[in-house]
Amino acid sequence: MKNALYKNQNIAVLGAGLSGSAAALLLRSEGAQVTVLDRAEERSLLKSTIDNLRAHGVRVICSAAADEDSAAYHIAILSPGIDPASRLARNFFSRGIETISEIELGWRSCEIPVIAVTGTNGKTTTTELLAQMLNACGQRTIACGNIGKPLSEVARERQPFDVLTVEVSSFQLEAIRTFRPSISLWLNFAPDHLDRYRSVADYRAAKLRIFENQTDTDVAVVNAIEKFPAIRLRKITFSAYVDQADFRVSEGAILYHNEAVLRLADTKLRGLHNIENLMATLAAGMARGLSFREMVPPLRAYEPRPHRCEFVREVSGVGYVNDSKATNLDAVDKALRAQNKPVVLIAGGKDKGFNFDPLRSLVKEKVRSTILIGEMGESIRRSWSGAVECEIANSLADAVERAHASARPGEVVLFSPGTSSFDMFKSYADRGDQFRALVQALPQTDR
Ligand code: UMA
Repeated sequence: MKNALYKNQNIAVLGAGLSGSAAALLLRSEGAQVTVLDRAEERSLLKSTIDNLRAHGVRVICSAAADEDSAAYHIAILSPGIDPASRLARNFFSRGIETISEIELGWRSCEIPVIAVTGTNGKTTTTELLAQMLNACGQRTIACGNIGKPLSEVARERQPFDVLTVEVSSFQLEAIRTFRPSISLWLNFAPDHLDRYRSVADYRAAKLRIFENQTDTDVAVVNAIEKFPAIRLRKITFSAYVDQADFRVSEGAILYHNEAVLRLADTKLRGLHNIENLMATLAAGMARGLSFREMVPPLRAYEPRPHRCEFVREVSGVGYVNDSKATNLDAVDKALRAQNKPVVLIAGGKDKGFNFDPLRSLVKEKVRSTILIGEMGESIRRSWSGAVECEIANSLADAVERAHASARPGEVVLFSPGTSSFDMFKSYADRGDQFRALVQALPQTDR
């Protein structure tokens, strides 16, 4: 760890979630005076988190008092879920207090090289694949960042890693200054988060900051179909869709130039999107000096995570698939294309500022009927009306019951919401767990 960068400084941390709490504890360990501010009522926050912060000498200010705080600070640390346009953040910008993101803070306190993984979809799978593969090949690493364990927590724990494998979101990249991964991975890009960004271009611009501080000794692993404004770095390209790439696919196998490296059928992953996740992982491993012979066995052994096209069970000849991690249209697109049976689709959730029109023709081709839930139910019905039969359910339990009543043997019930969960659930994982439990409880019936 670099020497106490913030000793005796007065620092504000915005947000008392995972990132804010990790940032505050890191700063305390470096001798800073720390205040955590959160717009929520104290009783709605995790008591154990708040108690732990106070036990470490952190001041915690909640609810309206947080938005109106007028104390002087050297710097403020922004949690990723806090929109820079929120009252809490604006109160700091308007006073000219320098504000950096939590990954920037974690980066400044670490002396370990970082591999950063971004993309609209596949970030978590790739981060996990890569971390598992590197560890199996003797390069000690941890999967952290947006995947769940904040970079600041890893920085504070000071474990002897060789490299850190960090999933980074556009929210985290918005307020970086010096964050410089030695290897960056850009998996793909599709519209998302339009409840936060004014335009798709703004969302893309935030993500592109991943390359901002890289130099010509660093590497960028990028999807070959993406067009980037001049990146001067060493690039390794991959694509499951075009042949002009360092890693490409032919007859179910990944090729590096003309060398066959890995057959998809030998792994537990399915779908073209997962081929690309594997290619990006191999490319990053190559940039870390690993051979294909070393990398392939752990990739074959990797078990996919729950909530990503997770097969739950078959009930009366109908397969049930939990794809709760699909929080944007691109993810639903990929889940639908991976199905080779007629689909009963359950979709819907929080209104994130986009409509479902772009999926209309694919839904018409792949889906026999849809059951819609959440804030976006009516809007999705309008987008798909005339293309497919749509009904509205008033809860996830109601949706699963309706799907059970209508799906025929040989069909698939796919739960791929296409938007986030926060209108009805705590998180996509909570939503997927509830779906799985409802499906597990369905009775087998003769049809
Ligand atoms: N808050 C305010 N004011 C606001 C908004 C929020 O005070 O205007 C407070 C809330 O009351 C809450 C706290 O901020 O107490 C929450 O902060 P946060 O939303 O940043 O949540 P964390 O718990 O710190 O989790 C964050 C990431 N969350 C988001 O980016 C929304 C987690 O990614 C990440 O795992 C974690 O840091 C550790 O790095 C989740 C996510 O949904 C999984 N990410 C998005 C995605 O993957 O699409 C980007």
